[in-house]
Amino acid sequence: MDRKVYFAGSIRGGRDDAQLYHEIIEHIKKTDTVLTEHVGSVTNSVFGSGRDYDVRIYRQDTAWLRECDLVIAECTRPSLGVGYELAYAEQYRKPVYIFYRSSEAHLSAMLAGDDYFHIAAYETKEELIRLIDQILKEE
Ligand code: 6IA
Repeated sequence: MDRKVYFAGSIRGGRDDAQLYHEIIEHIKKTDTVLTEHVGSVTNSVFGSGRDYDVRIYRQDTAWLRECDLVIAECTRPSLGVGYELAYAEQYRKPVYIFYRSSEAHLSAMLAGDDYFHIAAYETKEELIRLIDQILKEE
């Protein structure tokens, strides 16, 4: 209860699943804190301007990754940023849970082949919520 969850999902990699991220984040927030609510934003522009903007994002997100209790990532839509975050979280020995829809995505071998990660395939939002609830009960 009230753990700090780092939710990772594609931003510049493509926003097709933004509404799903939003709903999952709202669900997690019923029991825990989500550090990365903006990942589920359905209004903000994903392209800021300039390097300073990106430096601020990088510094804030890596600080949150060091601070969080666990990472939950939705990886159906490939994202360079999410891949980077997962490797970063592993380096800091944070528990990492990866979810993806196997009917739509072939998970990168760099995730699927890494024994450190907890990986689960799902198909429906309801199934994903059940899987996340299980983790939040156990962690
Ligand atoms: O390469 P990508 O952009 O798809 O990487 C997505 C991941 O990087 C997410 O899990 C985020 O944690 C992080 N990230 C990428 N862009 C941003 C960002 N931009 N703000 C915070 N974290 C980011 C601002 C736009 C946003 C308000 C929609």
